Amino acid sequence: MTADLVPTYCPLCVSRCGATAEVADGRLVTLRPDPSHPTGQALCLKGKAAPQIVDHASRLLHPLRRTAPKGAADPGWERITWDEALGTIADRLTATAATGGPEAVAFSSSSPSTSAISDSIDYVQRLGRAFGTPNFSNYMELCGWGRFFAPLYTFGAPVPGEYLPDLDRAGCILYWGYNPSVARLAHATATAAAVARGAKLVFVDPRKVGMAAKADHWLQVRPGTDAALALSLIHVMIENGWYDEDFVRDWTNAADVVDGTPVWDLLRERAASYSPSVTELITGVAAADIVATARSLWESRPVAFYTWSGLEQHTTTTQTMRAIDVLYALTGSLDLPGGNVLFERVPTNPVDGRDLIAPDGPRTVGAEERPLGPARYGFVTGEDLYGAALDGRVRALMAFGGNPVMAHADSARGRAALSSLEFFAHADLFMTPTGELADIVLPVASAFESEALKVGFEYSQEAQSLVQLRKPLVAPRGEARSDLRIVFDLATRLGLGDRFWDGDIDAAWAHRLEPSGMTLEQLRARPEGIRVPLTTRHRKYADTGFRTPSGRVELYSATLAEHGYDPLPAFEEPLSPRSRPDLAERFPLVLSCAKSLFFCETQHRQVAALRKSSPDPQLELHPDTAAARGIGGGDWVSLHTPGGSVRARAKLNRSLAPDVVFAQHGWWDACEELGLPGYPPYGPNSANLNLVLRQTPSDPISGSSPLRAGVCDVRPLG
Ligand SMILES: Nc1nc2c(c(=O)[nH]1)N[C@H]1C(S)=C(S)[C@@H](COP(=O)(O)OP(=O)(O)OC[C@H]3O[C@@H](n4cnc5c(=O)[nH]c(N)nc54)[C@H](O)[C@@H]3O)O[C@H]1N2
Ligand SMILES: Nc1nc2c(c(=O)[nH]1)N[C@H]1C(S)=C(S)[C@@H](COP(=O)(O)OP(=O)(O)OC[C@H]3O[C@@H](n4cnc5c(=O)[nH]c(N)nc54)[C@H](O)[C@@H]3O)O[C@H]1N2
Ligand code: SF4
Ligand SMILES: [Mo]
Repeated sequence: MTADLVPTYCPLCVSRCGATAEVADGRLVTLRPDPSHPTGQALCLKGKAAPQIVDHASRLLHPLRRTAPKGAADPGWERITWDEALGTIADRLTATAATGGPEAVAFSSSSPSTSAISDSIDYVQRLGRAFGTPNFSNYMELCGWGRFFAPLYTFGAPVPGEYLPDLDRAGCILYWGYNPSVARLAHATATAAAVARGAKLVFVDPRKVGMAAKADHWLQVRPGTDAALALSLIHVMIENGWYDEDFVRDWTNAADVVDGTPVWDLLRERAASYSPSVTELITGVAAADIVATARSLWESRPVAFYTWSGLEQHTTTTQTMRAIDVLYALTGSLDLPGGNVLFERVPTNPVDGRDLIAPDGPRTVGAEERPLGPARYGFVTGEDLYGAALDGRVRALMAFGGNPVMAHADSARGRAALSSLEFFAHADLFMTPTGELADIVLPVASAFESEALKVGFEYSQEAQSLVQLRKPLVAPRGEARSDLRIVFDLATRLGLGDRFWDGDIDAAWAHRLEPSGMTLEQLRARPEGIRVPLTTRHRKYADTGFRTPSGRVELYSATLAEHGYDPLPAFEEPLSPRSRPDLAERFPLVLSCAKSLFFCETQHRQVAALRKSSPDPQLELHPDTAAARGIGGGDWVSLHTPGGSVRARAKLNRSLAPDVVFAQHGWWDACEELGLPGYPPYGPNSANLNLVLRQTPSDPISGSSPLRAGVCDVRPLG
């Protein structure tokens, strides 16, 4: 047996780690890190388990059609041909559009941060836009709003979503509600190197996880109170003169006058309500730590920062991001070496079909309720998708991956919404609680069975300069087809072939690459990728200004004011025992959650190599909190929220605050190889956290759901 070594990258999550694949006899044997790749320093267990994912016994291998009515215990799946599957989908989507307009059809996908849909998401969006619908749903409000769109109201640019932390040169790294040691290995390895060379690290997290133990400042914030903490840091920085006066004067709207008062004074006054001692009582972070952190941010700048789920999934996400973005503006680090930098990109043609949207066409669902939210940019929130399905504004859905009934809060509402659609087609690698509700299920080839074009690997200028055409490593199993193949074939059947290069994926890639001067032949000959020499330009705003209405960084946002929102960064107590004393007796604990190191979101519980490291749904709580309830480590417990109860296994964690509990979402699948059970998505024995979380009250600006600050109690299961 001779093994081939193929340069590749793991596309299973946002990290996209550079790798070498070993392939023998048509099988993927293993993936190893490829340190010559800019993201190839390490692979996590999920990447190493890639062969088990590809070869898993429960992969979907054929297109399926439901024969039993929705709600039946068994959908009565019947195998059909691709021809019939694609023909039916095209007919049904066309029929819905004929009576309800194209906007009655929605397209959706998994988040590109948790799956290889990143290979094809531009073309999925293009398909929706070519079809004429403004409705696309992919968890933007839970996964991307805080990093990409909320910052537009401060910077006019996605900071830190696109202006990425320049870790190699940072003086100080600020991670806020972000744990790259679990979530993004390539950031974790670069951060470890930065800390080793002396960069300071500020880590804001209710848990002592990841690099918290190595941090110069670990701020153990109470879940959902981050805006108060940010405002307090702003206060300390302003009062001590620890801010970049030139940047504030020249590049923010500090000097603008609103109702007779300069913006700077308004901000100062707002921040002054959050003195360190007051803020200690709100957030649990010691006043002295707040002052010391503000000093470090100032004295060790440039500051590079990143934030993610810890701040995304709240009723207060947009204002919290406003507060942190304003704080970041005070450091003056934006687009400086070692700050958050928009690295140069390899020039390409856009292919996501933005140019195909009719300007006077129908508006995205949610645009009326939240005109400044994701709908403004073409994204439908989970709450709005379900609402529109239930009231008939959306009547058909074509989904490329995603497991919304498990991944969005209020799973029962999700089931009702998806079941009420007149037509639902779902493309996935595995059957899931969401796929169970579809009329047609399409088997998708795994990323390791598919070719994909990736332009830029983010992290650094070096990484952004790399273009790689990932080779298919093995043949697709069964009749599975890549998402791209499905999108292009469906487009052709929908009569949209002229927008899809007549179904020719190579032609689409060639079009995308045209401005780069690179060809597919060159890339196919160099599977390790081709590096384009690019030089970072800094302080680009000095040439162009900021893309805000005022052309400057908006400490005060007139746009928010016009829509009735607070124009200054604001803190509001989230759903908690403090804000709801009426609930405090029954639900005295604060509930948040975090990703698992071993699985992506609701996936991978069926993979033995991963499940053996984390066999059961886990609930972290302080030993004293557990003892007071007669709970020991490893005991099965029930987690109670106002939405119901689910089960999990207690894990004692002395570094948590005694009134804070952390749960995990995504538990449903069994692992037959290890004899470990699955759990029903709904009902009494469920372990599905999102069954007992709610989508409301959502963030009034973005519609994000409160997944990370709620109230609960924990009891022994008996
Ligand atoms: N292993 C693994 N990697 C993944 C994923 C996965 O499921 N597993 N998912 C991918 C996806 S889709 C995403 S979005 C990213 C997310 O990446 P991260 O944002 O890093 O994900 P988490 O670890 O869930 O959340 C980060 C931290 O937020 C903290 N946190 C919780 N509540 C609060 C709060 O109120 N305030 C603050 N300041 N912090 C809080 C948690 O303790 C956690 O340590 O990871 C991606 N990578
Ligand atoms: N309570 C709670 N809920 C959360 C979160 C949380 O932290 N706490 N995190 C939220 C976040 S940040 C996100 S991004 C969402 C994630 O929600 P989803 O995007 O739904 O992510 P997954 O649960 O990973 O499910 C991905 C689905 O897509 C399939 N899939 C994987 N790869 C591919 C592919 O290449 N093509 C296709 N067609 N399908 C594929 C998988 O088999 C799986 O069924 O969950 C959100 N929900
Ligand atoms: S962190 Fe793990 S799953 Fe994510 S890309 Fe890297 S190896 Fe793959
Ligand atoms: Mo995400």
